[in-house]
Amino acid sequence: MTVESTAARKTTRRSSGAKRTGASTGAKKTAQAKPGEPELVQLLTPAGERVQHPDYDIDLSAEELRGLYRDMVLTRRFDAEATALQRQGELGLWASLLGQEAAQIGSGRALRDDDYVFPTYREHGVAWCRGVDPTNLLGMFRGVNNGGWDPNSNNFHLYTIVLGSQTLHATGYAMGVAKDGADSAVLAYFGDGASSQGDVNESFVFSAVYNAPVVFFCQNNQWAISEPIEKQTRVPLYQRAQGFGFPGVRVDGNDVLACLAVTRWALERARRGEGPTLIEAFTYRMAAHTTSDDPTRYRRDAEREEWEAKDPILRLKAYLENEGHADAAFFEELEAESEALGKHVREVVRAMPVPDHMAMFDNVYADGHALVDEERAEFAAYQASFADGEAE
Ligand SMILES: Cc1ncc(C[n+]2csc(CCOP(=O)(O)OP(=O)(O)O)c2C)c(N)n1
Ligand SMILES: [Mg+2]
Repeated sequence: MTVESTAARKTTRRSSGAKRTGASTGAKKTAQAKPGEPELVQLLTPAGERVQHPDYDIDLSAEELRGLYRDMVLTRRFDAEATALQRQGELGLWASLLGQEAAQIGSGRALRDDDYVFPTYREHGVAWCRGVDPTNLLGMFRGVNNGGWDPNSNNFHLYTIVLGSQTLHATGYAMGVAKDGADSAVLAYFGDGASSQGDVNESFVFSAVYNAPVVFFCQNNQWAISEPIEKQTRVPLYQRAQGFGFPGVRVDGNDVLACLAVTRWALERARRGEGPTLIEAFTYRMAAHTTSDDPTRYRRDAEREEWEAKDPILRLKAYLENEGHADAAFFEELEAESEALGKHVREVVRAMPVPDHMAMFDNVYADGHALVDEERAEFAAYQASFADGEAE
């Protein structure tokens, strides 16, 4: 990641809104999806062959490629450990990102440190790229904190479960960035299901009209719990951007190189004052929606198997091996690092202290609120009604 010096950034002031070229609605190449055959930007095929794209190419060193692979492997390992921890009763819930590693690592590694991210509840790979301690992600899922990290330490907002609301926050934040004359960009994540929310569509309107430096990254993982993508839209999602007046691009969401290239391009556009972009990362949710969900009730095994053949990690592994960019020692070391990460996460989670239950009322409002005070008193009385003074 390249980070310009603050001094250099400050001299790069945004052009005024009037001068910005936000009216342009075309991506570099206008992709028109054919029925049943969506056109998407791809740089690495499922078999791990490198292919060229006329508009969105990228040139990475062997070290950078290994770095992307490492990110994806460790993220998957962390995610598997979290799922296991939930199954053993150590977490209340977990939302797995299995299958979406390339979409998250590719887009996450396109960011500069001064950019700001607004995630949903599934962006564990992006959190990893931002340097958020993975064990912090688990506190909320264990129910021992209300978020787990300071958003401003890593420019990574707290996980947001109210679908789509973070796209409005991202748009407002991006408008503020523009007013400050900074050239940072904002990356807002959401899902295919959330694309139907009013909040997402309102944020498209605002960001387009105010030419906000925001990139909307939709991980179309084909499902919104049990609702398939066909119930969300009659057109490929990326094409919706055109109606709002900004470019939309569909990228192979299981291709980390393509996700990195397209997100970099969109973030640079935002920095230049050219306004928002919608990226639709076409991917697949390999796991259940959350650990509370049973996808065998509503989708076919064959569908999952089809997507297994497009696994984002296996395709980069094949490429690294075929090109001689990584040797056996690299893969062995990474395996050991993955195991160590899993062990570390497990130990930290199990040692997390049980918080004072009353603390949940403390940060609802900065200055307190009569209704919260009332609820606090009611809850204290409820706790006191138990023989040992506290409910389990
Ligand atoms: C406003 C709102 N409505 C409903 C829900 C319940 N809910 C949680 S996740 C989810 C599905 C979201 O699907 P999608 O946006 O595709 O994201 P994914 O979970 O697939 O990553 C729903 C309906 C919610 N959290 N917020
Ligand atoms: Mg979805």
